[in-house]
Amino acid sequence: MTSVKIVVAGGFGVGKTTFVGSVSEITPLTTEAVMTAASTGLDDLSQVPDKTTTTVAMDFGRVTLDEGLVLYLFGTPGQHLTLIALVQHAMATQLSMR
Ligand SMILES: Nc1nc2c(ncn2[C@@H]2O[C@H](COP(=O)(O)OP(=O)(O)OP(=O)(O)O)[C@@H](O)[C@H]2O)c(=O)[nH]1
Ligand SMILES: [Mg+2]
Repeated sequence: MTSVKIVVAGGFGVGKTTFVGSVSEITPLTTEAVMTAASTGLDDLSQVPDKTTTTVAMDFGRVTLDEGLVLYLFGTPGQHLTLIALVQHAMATQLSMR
């Protein structure tokens, strides 16, 4: 079995989680959390006024393309605060590995 991976990245609220969930053949793994006032002024809700949750870690889905090929989909967080936290964590991890 061969597997391929696609990372679905993009800005806040553009539809990453919706896309992964729409095409996945399995119930997608999601990590939605309710947004707080901490994102006020950072994340633009004007295009998605009814949005109340955001991805805090990742989305994950799977699509079997043929009997020998499976596609794994990974959705990233889009919220500025989450991206900043992930970059800080990645940098700290890299420094501690030196
Ligand atoms: N009109 C339209 N709306 C969509 C489409 N896909 C998603 N939406 C809506 O747009 C919003 C996007 O929400 P999410 O799928 O959570 O977006 P996201 O990019 O994962 O958001 P974050 O993880 O918070 O960055 C939801 O309200 C969806 O119902 C689309 O193709 N067309
Ligand atoms: Mg999302």
